[in-house]
Amino acid sequence: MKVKELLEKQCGKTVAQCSNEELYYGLLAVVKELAKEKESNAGKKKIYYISAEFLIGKLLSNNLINLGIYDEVAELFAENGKDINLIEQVEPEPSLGNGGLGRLAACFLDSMATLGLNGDGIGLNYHFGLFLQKFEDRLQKENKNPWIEEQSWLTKTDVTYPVQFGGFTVQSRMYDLDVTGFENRTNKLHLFDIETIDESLVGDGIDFDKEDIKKNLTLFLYPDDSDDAGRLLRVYQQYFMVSNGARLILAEAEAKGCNLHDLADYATIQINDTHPSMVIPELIRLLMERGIRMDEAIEIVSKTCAYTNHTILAEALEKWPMDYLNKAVPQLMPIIRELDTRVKEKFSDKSVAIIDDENRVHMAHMDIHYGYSVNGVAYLHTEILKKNELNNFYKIYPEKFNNKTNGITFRRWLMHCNKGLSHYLDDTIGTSWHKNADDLEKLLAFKDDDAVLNKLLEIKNDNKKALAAYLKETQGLDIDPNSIFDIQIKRLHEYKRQQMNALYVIHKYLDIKKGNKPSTPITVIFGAKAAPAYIIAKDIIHLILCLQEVINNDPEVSPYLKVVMVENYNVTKAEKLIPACDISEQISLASKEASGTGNMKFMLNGALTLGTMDGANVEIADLVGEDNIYIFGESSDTVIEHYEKADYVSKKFYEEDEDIKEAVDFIVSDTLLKVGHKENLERLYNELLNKDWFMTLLDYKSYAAKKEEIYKDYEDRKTWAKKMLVNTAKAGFFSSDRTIAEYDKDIWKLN
Ligand code: 26V
Repeated sequence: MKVKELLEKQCGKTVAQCSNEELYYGLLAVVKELAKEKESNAGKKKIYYISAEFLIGKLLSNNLINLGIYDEVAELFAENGKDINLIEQVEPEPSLGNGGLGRLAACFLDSMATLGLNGDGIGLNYHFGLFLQKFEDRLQKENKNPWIEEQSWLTKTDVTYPVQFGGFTVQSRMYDLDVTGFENRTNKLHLFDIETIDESLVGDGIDFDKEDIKKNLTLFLYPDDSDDAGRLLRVYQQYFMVSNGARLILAEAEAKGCNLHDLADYATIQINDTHPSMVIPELIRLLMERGIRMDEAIEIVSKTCAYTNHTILAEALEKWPMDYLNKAVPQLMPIIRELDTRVKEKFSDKSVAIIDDENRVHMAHMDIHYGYSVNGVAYLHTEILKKNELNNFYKIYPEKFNNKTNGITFRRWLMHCNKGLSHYLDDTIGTSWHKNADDLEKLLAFKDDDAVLNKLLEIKNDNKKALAAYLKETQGLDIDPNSIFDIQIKRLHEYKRQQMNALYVIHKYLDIKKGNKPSTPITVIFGAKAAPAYIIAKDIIHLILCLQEVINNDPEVSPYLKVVMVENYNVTKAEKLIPACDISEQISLASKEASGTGNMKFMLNGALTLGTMDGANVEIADLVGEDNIYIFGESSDTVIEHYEKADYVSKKFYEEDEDIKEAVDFIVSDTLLKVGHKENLERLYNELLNKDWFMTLLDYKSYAAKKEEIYKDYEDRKTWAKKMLVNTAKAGFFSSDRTIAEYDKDIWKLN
């Protein structure tokens, strides 16, 4: 049956008679039916990607593209006076992740299904995704962010398990989401929930009773980490996720004839950061419950689990106090203690112990000792893990360490979000790049073709107009589509250095005031959420919102410079911002950004990177060559040395440079204090002057110089268009299909 008939049957009326809501819910049901036809359990061994986050974003269009019916549906709607874009708007966005780590997991599921791999995701069914960000009084306010509706992409299954915590038990329930592969099989994302969840614990904000685990366990993604109750809830969540996951894995393996001694032939578990690390002791416990001796249980699990590290930031590496674990999951403690004892018997080096002298359990250490693979997420990151952060482990287990440079799915991050460019590529180089991303290189043959270069500029301009219209509609902002769109969108964190970008905006503002007008107007766009308890991050948002107010309302400056802080930055907004970008800001302090994936999305869509030699920027630079990227700042080696010697003093940079002093002082100037809060602005000013842990002022001058260079280069549109072309053409390496093929070849070995 054609989609039209299926849809009209589902809705009980013709497409023309349906409202947008009816069409959305009708399509949702039809897509579920079509996805079901492609379900497969083929393959003896299965990869289970366990992750506390899957930032899947809206699913309708992605599923339509992957099922190969997007164009058919769009045409059908157009013929009946409907707009598919408006129908997409009906869908609430599931924000089940904080940022890159969760989005990566979603891209990986897409690629696993696209490559036809037997692989499912395992996670939690948070009722409220990452908070909804509102700006009030130029401050971030957090609101709850629901996404589950009566009819949704979730399918309730009959899989339930009793999960035991210290002192009480909860009953779980598994919900499934279809993961449609691009013209391939359908896999599953299994999200576990509790039967006794109580959404009424939450008001409009994001505060709730953190003690009542039976009612709150799966209410929120990453409850606020700032207090003990929140951290303890996170332990409960993590155990709940892995205990369900481990039982599902054992049940599925047994159903295929596994005798559990040979579990590693049936299952491989990728542990996405340390949030699912308790799967190791839990699986050991479950195997022992089924009669396997501890020695062998440890051996089986060690052949089954592989760990991915996503950060070197010490504060992000989980270390759970034993008190927490004793309270929440007492049944795991004897096993964790035994795992630690075995390590201590073998290695006297305290830095590789699982339980430290302060009775904290280092989750990553457990993963490395008792997993068979440890990978970083970009070349530089893996090198830093080997040479620095995890060097003591690397010396013990060199064979476990490997790199898997991150990737992104081109279905969502080009075919869906940038239809103009995607179709033009199809017309120019054919469609083989859909399946084989390296074929984007065919575009290089058109590097000197004026018609192609002009067309790339035209497509970019159309996307900029669309973004300008969207920002007008959603936030009432007026921006000029003919200005340079200079964009930094990512979580707000000091190491990502949005504050450095803001300092340059201040500099530019003051410079224009002095009469130095840029030839082409500049629009600097930010989008970022700050963790609710991360005070300085919120102060940086406040600064940017104050700059937006002052600059955009200054008639002398606003024709040349505008600042935009996009409210509630999420996947849906990223899909609108990325295709419209000219300059991609990837300005983290070298060594701190493990990979970045936004950098890849921008590059693919023809933006030029302004960045440090950090994370995957290093590989982007390698691929496009120095003429097609703008690199500045100190190297990771130098930065690491500064930390080792503790010799970075921000105040020196402030005192010795007029430009820096002028920009930093402006934060507490009368002009800003008129629109902002003294407390926030002064705190940020003092932080930059007296601490500046992520060395903003160290790189500021070279950043400012590169900005001038990139703005100047933008004047020569033809040369710029060539650089755009090279960036798109060379982005094939960053397809998550390539990343997943490498995981399979080196770690999972499914076939
Ligand atoms: C977590 C936390 C937790 C609380 C304290 C502050 C803090 C800071 C950073 C993090 C990051 C956790 C891990 C993570 O999200 N890593 C990101 O993973 C992406 C996918 O591999 C990668 O592209 C990003 O560079 C990396 O930051």
